[in-house]
Amino acid sequence: MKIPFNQSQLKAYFVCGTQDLPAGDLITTVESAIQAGITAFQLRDKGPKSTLDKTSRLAVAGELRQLCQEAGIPFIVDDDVDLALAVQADGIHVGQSDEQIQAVLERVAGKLFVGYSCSNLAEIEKANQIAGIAYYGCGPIFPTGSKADADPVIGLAGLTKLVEATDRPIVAIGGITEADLSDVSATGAAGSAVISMITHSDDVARTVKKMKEA
Ligand code: TZP
Ligand code: MG
Repeated sequence: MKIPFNQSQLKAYFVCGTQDLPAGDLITTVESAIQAGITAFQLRDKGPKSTLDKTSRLAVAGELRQLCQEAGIPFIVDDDVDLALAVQADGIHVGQSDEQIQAVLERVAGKLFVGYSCSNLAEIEKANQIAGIAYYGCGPIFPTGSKADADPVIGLAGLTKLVEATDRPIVAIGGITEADLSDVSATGAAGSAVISMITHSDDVARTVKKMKEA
């Protein structure tokens, strides 16, 4: 059973891959985050620091897909349509430099919902013309150590401008800490997508609770 997109799923959105966990196990980390109440999970496993090859990534994705399904939260795959389709994910997340958004929308129509990264007004205005995008991921809001090729920081003011430029729900990403959650929420963003806030948390239950209360 697929979990249909709902914007409340963007509230406490956890993004992770093996490259984000130099000493940790991805499955265990996602289990703890699910236990703590995350509202969505995105598998973003890529780059030279990933510890998975294609075959093991498929196996891990299948396990994570199952865990999310049991918890009733959407399982979203970053930037890998073949993997997302192979494990029957709920969603696919696409960046500006990934496979063309139009081609992705056509390939996954009726199967996966689509999230799209937009980091400036021009990108969001162009994306607004394209039918079928479920949500936008916008950022980085603050400097981040989790993405080497991140776009320039847009800040809370930049995020506010993007929220005002679209009727689609926006999840904010990049450098967000627990102390920023209420400011992010005040922009009108539907939620925050985070890596290190959860992977570096000393109390994942408290962190996720704060995300959901923001
Ligand atoms: N896209 C824009 S910033 C970012 C991604 C994947 C990294 C977010 O990680 P963190 O640790 O929450 O800053
Ligand atoms: Mg990407």
